[in-house]
Amino acid sequence: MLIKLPRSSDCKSSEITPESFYLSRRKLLGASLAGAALGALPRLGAAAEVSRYADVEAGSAPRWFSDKLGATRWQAVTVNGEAITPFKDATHYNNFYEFGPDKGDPAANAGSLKTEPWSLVVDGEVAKPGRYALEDFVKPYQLEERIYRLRCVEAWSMVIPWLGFPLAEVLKQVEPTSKARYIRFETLEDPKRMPGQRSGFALIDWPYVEGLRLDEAMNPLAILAVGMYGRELPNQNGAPLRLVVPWKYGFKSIKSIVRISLVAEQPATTWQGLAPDEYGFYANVNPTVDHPRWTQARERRLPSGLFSPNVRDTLMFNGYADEVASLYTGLDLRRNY
Ligand SMILES: Nc1nc2c(c(=O)[nH]1)N[C@H]1C(S)=C(S)[C@@H](COP(=O)(O)O)O[C@H]1N2
Ligand SMILES: [Mo]
Repeated sequence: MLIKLPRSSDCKSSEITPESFYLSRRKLLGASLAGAALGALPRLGAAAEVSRYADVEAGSAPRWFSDKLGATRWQAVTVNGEAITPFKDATHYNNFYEFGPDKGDPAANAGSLKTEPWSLVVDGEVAKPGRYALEDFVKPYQLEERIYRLRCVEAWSMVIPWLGFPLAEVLKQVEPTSKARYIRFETLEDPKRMPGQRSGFALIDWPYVEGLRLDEAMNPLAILAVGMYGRELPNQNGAPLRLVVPWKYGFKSIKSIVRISLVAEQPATTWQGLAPDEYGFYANVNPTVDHPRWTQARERRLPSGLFSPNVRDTLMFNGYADEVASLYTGLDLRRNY
């Protein structure tokens, strides 16, 4: 599937969202991580594959990942005429509050995350619940490269080449029961290795939780990612397994998943619970529904700097309307933001 897009021209720099606006999202979370001891080193590469992308820092891929990479379908989905965000930006400008509130904190601190071994539970309204070692969980699936836009609710965006497989294929395997109407995801809870989960940062009720309606989860664009830029996921991007839902604001794309549950009721999710007037359950990218404190009509496409802010118009459903708009017929998107 090739997703074609009109090129949207850049806007004036006066129209950009000042960072100070969304920094208040951080204030909402309380104090910064005052002096937390963050001794861990970033995970730097031993030997690794040669990446298809420039300037990609080598990782140390687990065996199961290297084994799967050979059969990957490259560029199964792409965007036309939009540059892929440099690896450096995609891995050093992150939101992963478990590792701290600042954009550089995940890169600095996520080295402490231990991703091997990793186990994952699938439970709730499914005919085939289970607890899996990650390598067993991913075994049935062929990796595909999906080059997607990622649009954060804070009005910045990137283009990232993910490696993953459709969530719909997982659902086929585990067989949701007739009672399953939503899917709920949970991130690892490990205050020892996740400094953001310790003291002074108490507003988030850990673990981080996200969810989708079952029909959204079945949409072919929704994937579980295990890699990006031709390599395994760096810790700060949600290793070893994360969700990617490209038509929704970035906070829906939950990282470092340990539990997937099929449920009957709409799950209580992290950002909606924190500030329900600002962050909804749906969180579909929508340039016509502003955040109470800033416009969602435009975004800064990274890399973005003072002299080239690289601002562009935000597209309905982040440019994926043809694929997903039909999921929302009859739903008032102004109320269900
Ligand atoms: N567990 C967890 N998942 C998370 C977050 C988080 O803080 N914790 N931040 C979200 C937000 S706000 C965004 S924009 C994306 C950022 O993904 P990236 O850092 O890989 O670009 O991750 C999302 N997933
Ligand atoms: Mo975000």
